[in-house]
Amino acid sequence: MALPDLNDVSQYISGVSTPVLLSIGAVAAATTYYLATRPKAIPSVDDLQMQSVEVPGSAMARRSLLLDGDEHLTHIYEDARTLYEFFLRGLRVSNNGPYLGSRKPNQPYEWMSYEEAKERAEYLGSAFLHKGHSGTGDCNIGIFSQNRPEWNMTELACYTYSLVVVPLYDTLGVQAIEYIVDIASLATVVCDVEDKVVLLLDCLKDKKHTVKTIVLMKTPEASLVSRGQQAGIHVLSLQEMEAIGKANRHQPVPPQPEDMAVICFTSGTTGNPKGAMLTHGNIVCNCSAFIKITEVRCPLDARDVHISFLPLAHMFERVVQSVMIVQGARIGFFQGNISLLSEDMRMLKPTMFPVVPRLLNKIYDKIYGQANSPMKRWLLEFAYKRKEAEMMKGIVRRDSVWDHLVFKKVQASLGGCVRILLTGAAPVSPTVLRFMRVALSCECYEGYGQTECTAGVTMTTPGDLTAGHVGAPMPCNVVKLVDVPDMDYLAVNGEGEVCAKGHNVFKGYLKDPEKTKDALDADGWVHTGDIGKWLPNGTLKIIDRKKHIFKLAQGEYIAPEKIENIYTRSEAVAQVFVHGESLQAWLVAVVVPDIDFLSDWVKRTLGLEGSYQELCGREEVKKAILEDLQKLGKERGLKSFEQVKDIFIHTEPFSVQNGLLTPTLKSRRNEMRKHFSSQIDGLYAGLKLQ
Ligand SMILES: *[C@@H]1O[C@H](CO)[C@@H](O)[C@H](O)[C@H]1NC(C)=O
Ligand SMILES: *[C@@H]1O[C@H](CO)[C@@H](O)[C@H](O)[C@H]1NC(C)=O
Ligand SMILES: *[C@@H]1O[C@H](CO)[C@@H](O)[C@H](O)[C@H]1NC(C)=O
Ligand SMILES: CC(=O)N[C@H]1CO[C@H](CO)[C@@H](O)[C@@H]1O
Repeated sequence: MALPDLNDVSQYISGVSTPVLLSIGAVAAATTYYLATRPKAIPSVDDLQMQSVEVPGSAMARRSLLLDGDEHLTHIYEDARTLYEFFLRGLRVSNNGPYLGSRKPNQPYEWMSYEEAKERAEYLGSAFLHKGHSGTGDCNIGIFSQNRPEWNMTELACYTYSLVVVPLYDTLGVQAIEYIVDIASLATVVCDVEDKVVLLLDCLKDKKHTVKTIVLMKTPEASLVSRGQQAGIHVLSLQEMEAIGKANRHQPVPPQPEDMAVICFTSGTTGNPKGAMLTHGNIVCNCSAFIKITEVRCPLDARDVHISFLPLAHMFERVVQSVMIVQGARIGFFQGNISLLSEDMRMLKPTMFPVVPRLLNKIYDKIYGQANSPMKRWLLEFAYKRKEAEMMKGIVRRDSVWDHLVFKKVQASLGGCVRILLTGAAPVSPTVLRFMRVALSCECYEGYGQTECTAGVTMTTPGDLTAGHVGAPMPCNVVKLVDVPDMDYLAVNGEGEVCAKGHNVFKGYLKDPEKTKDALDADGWVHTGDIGKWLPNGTLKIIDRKKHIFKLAQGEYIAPEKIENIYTRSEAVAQVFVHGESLQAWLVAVVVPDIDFLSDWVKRTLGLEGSYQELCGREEVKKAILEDLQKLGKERGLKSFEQVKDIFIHTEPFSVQNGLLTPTLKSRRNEMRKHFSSQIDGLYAGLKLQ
């Protein structure tokens, strides 16, 4: 499983501690105490009223104010211009400190030092050379594994000898993996478990292929080795591989900034996956921009600790890790079971917590779910308001009376030491982000970007405590908005498709000039497909998506994701797919009720009880959910044609496994449409009769 099932996690993240019998008097006393003891504010770093400036003569493109001129940032440390040099710098500044950590169930973390990782990576890399790899890019190295220290060691081995890494993840599906092995000319694949070796061997059976070696992170069964032999593939353990390298040691062959580092495959909603080619320079400039942005208010150093659980196959996690490494910090891996994440975090006490919005939503819902009496709810709201007011004055701390009374438990469930929370990959609700800032009292940044720009395009400016935008352009690139006349978005109005240009922009898709031309124009701008709007203070707000737009019969444009984002705030609902078509005047939706919250909700609203399946089958439950969605939609300003007219209740969640979500958890809208076509037809037929 490459992508953790974040649904499970909420059970294991604790909510707030709310002393049940806390009296109003105690709250009053607490308020007095707090007013008497609160500290002075630290001034914020930037003038937040203007966070980006227009670049002269550039069609209204904007750049970060952190740059001195119009040159984009390429790097920040002279001695760290490739990922290999990042590692060497980490080794030096940490004075050979602990580097990669992992733990067995109920055990403390065990650490591999920077020096030890370097040595093992040199063995492994020497073995790659011995097996015929070279830095020419025509035979590459695949990594097919969950996050764990060996992942990084393999990557480091590649960088030490200028070899190119191609991450694989199993939610891509067998077909896509077959395709990638072939198009990326993989000659060696490093796997964490035997299942993945079997999957690969099945893919390659009876076919012409380039794979010569499969390395398993433990000792392979004899049967697997002989199956490999039949296919002309040497299957061996990582340990054996390191021994080969030790006996055939090569000097490192360090890469240059312009050399390719990784080919990152992203699955689109249709067709074959696309392999975004990223150089060392691409990744280094993204990381350097992050460091530049955070160095004043929240500098990182060798004492920092990162919890690694988001898939390494995605650039978001990799970039954050690289930022840690160049500072000589530690990286602790989760045990591989997302249900145990909170336990791992309590043990590790990470300071850096990269997350996706779905996980934040779950934590938020959990906390509110636990404040289940009027008294607890009142206390939570009161404490939140007090702390928020303090925070807006620039005071960030975890030792106020509200922390002791209310927020300590949730902080502790994340280890109690988080300094930076970074969310990316999808838009986060402003309410949730604001709440996290207050509850965790840490720097909470939202990043916006995509693989084609090495993850980062814009990011929250430290000190900006407002939500509802994605911050200012990162110093590694400039951002412009381009007219989308169909949708009435015009650059002169400060609205349009978000385009980015800078050293973080990728070199194109591997062997796919067609798709490269779609994404990257002749002048080097990446076209993201997202619609943005400049706010008066120079921050960017993502307001729409170019692709997933359709017209209803009466000619109104619909952006279904915007509507889904609103509807999924309903307590009763876990997932929503909104559908419409140009021949119909109304929208309909497929709704998956939330298995954790539905029964409570139904009991409260309708006074009914029953199992999840029973409740989902009842007409009055469906009606109540539909009404709740329409009410939410109205509250959040949906126009009447943007509201669904009827829904179908479905009990099996949309998932990567059943093909309805992409590995980054976005809806595969075409698949959804096909999958639910009969239900959708049924809904429209029903509406005609009304
Ligand atoms: C692993 O090490 C390299 C140094 O080669 C570092 O730049 C990178 O960010 C690390 N990546 C992961 C996946 O831990
Ligand atoms: C993950 O941990 C949970 C809770 O301890 C357990 O119930 C579950 O079986 C574990 N899953 C796997 C895949 O080991
Ligand atoms: C930036 O502008 C937006 C929209 O006007 C506003 O919501 C936000 O609070 C502003 N941010 C700051 C830091 O002033
Ligand atoms: C320069 C920079 O750090 N930009 C992006 C790089 O990656 C992080 C993590 O993926 C993003 O959040 C940043 O916005």
